[in-house]
Amino acid sequence: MRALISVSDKTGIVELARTLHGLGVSLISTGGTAKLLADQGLPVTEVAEVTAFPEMLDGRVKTLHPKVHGGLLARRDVPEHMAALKAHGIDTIDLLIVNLYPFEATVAKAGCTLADAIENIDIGGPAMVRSAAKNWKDVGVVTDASQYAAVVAELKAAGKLSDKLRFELSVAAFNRIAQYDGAISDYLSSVKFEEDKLGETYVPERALFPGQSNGHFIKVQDLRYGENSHQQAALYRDLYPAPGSLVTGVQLQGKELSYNNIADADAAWECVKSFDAPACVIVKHANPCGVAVGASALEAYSKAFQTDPTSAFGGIIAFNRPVDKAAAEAVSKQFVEVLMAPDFSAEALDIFKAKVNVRLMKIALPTGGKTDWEQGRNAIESKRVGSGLLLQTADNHELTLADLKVVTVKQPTPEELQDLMFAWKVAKFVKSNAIVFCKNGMTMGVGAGQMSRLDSARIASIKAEHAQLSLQGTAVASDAFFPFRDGLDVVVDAGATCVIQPGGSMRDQEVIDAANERGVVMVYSGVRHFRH
Ligand code: 93A
Repeated sequence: MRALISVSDKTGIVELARTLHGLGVSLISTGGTAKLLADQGLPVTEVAEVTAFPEMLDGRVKTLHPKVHGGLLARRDVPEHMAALKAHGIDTIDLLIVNLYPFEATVAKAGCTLADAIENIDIGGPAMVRSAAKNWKDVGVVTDASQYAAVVAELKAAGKLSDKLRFELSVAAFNRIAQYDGAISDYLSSVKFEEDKLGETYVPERALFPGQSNGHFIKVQDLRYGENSHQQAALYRDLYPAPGSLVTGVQLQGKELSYNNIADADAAWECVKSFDAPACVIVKHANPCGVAVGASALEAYSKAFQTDPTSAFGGIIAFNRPVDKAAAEAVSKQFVEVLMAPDFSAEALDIFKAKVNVRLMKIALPTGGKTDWEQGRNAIESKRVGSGLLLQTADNHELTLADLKVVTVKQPTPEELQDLMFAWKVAKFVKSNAIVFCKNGMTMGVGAGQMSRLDSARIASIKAEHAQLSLQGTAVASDAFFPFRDGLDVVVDAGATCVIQPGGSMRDQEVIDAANERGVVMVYSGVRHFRH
């Protein structure tokens, strides 16, 4: 049996080669790999010797030769193939071990030049991998170090690889090539072409939809399970994640994040990022159960917690300011699953050290530029439906004071306007139908995810009652219009004195009349924030 080894990432390759040699496999290899193996005392033949052709063009042409591809592609069960090999002095290659030039890692580095990127496009490696993978019936193709153990195990047990393993390796090989080509096309598609700048040191601007991967994702990790324990799951990230997005975070301590943790953490992080003042968001089951702004992280947390202390138990908590000692002490009194912040003080880290299960995530805030990407947001959202895929531009609408239209006789006070804007911001992150009561920069009652807007309104006030909060004088946001006056009556009965909603119902006038009759303020946002 003959193996060709050509790897950029040389981790574990000496041990593998030694084992193969011990099993009687003869080794051929390319320049750098051959040198490493020879230095370790292993008998290895250089590909250049096999092809009787030197590696040339700075290594661009090393294995692109019929002596290599003939040996990989010949069907052992077709006599004409074997005769052709014989006629041309070609030996079969039965095992191919390749990992490719590190294109993905190269372009992920800051300041990567176009020349660096281009030089790291592997040509000969993928060509060999394709040849071997096509001829899987006769050739085993190893494209990842995680496969070494299975290959060694079968060779040791049976002296050859099973059909099943060769087939699986072939599938994995084509997957790897597709991913690799995807990374190249994604990178090149994002490059802004500037004729006079294309020299060796040109660091291209990622002009086309940076962060909005052209459908190319990189696996971050397998997850223990999905939403439920019988579901399999994994986390993937965009090739170029937006700065300040969840996947750019680093976990400082705690158990591995679960599927639900990640989904909830994203909801909390997206919401907290949308505030300029120090803010805290507590999420349970994808909905905020407490959101507040305050003078400090501690104050924001204390207010957010008050909204719904019962639901906050086991919550996912996000801050948009570093967590200091005071905030850490307060948070550590409750059961928390995940805690996210742009930073943690040394004292805060000490406080959580004792709570080994708390998952601490440090995530930088976005750079705050103009594009969605610079603001750490996705430009496109997707959702699977029966054998289909729904795509939409993300709901990145941000309301300004100038967008508001007061439709009632009564005008809002500056404080009411502030609370209305706050309530509207929160409502965007609450599942529909969403009703959110707020006052003084904190949520006072959140009604989420009901099939009827009336029920969401009722639930929000029941929750406020449970938390012993008074809804008198609150501002309330409704993520979509009130179709009838009854929804407005429920929130006003509960104590709201000002209301923000999109407007646009056939019965807008009925609802405006009701607001005037009840003596409350109503403003239109002009946009809807359904979130399903
Ligand atoms: O420059 S290449 O595209 N041309 C080739 O003919 C070729 N053959 C193997 N790159 C080529 N390779 C790659 O070289 C392999 O995929 C592997 O990543 C790397 C190993 O080179 P070395 O053994 O010299 O370190």
